[in-house]
Amino acid sequence: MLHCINMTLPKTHPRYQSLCIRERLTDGVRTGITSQAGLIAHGRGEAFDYLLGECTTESAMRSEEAAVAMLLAASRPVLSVNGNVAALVPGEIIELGRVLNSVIEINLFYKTEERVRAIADHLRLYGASGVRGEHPDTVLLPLPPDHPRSRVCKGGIYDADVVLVPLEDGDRCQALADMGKSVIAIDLNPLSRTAKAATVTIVDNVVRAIPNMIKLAIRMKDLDVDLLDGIISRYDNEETLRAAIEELVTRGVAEV
Ligand code: PTJ
Repeated sequence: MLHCINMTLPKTHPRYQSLCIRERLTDGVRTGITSQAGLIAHGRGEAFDYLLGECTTESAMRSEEAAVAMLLAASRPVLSVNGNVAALVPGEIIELGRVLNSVIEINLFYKTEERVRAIADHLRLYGASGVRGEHPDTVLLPLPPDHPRSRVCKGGIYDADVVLVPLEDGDRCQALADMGKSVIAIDLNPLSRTAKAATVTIVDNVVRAIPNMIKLAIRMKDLDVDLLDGIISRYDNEETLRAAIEELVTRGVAEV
């Protein structure tokens, strides 16, 4: 549950949580963390979340379990952070990185040095150390090398075997998959190119998905690698996306 920072809104307001999320993002834009396009991306996500009933569905829970199994079984797991993630779940993404023993890399679509620095400082305020992305030193091979969004870090995303990309753009998700990485996307839109290109797609709001993943990671971190592999091999992303669309439609129709 997120709480509002500045807004004097009673917690009993029926849209309290949703308004707090908006406040975090507008505050993120004000402090130079979130891009203006991040607000538009949020609006799209919010519409899907509304149809999903603003809760973690059964299929999302299955994806979250498979994602955690994959990150725990990985040799070089990396969590990618953008301006929306930094504004919404800064402490939680650091905590997930700590439990999973995973590298955190700031990787932006609308990249400017100022925003990367602002996000790195913001994450440090929440206790992060060793965050990558301030000095990206190589490029993702399948993307045009002249575009700033292609720049990533050696020892970070470039060398990762499993990458978590919350709210990612379709091209970059595809580029990571083309490089042979397992890609875990968090995207409320089950029809997006990102959702289709990822190895595991979590159709859930990042404000619920990351805390769920922390709990799962704590519970699963001592599991034998065979058990983790079993969870991963039983998971089918196409089937899970179909279930997510069904949940969305059923719930949306029930509301009419
Ligand atoms: O900070 P930057 O510069 O890296 O930019 C980040 C954004 C998100 C602006 C950028 O990656 C972008 O433009 O993303 P897209 O292509 O608009 O995709 C964002 C996807 O995330 C959409 O499919 C939304 O439905 C979904 N989404 C939005 N808010 C959430 C979400 N998914 C999960 N949780 C959310 N809170």
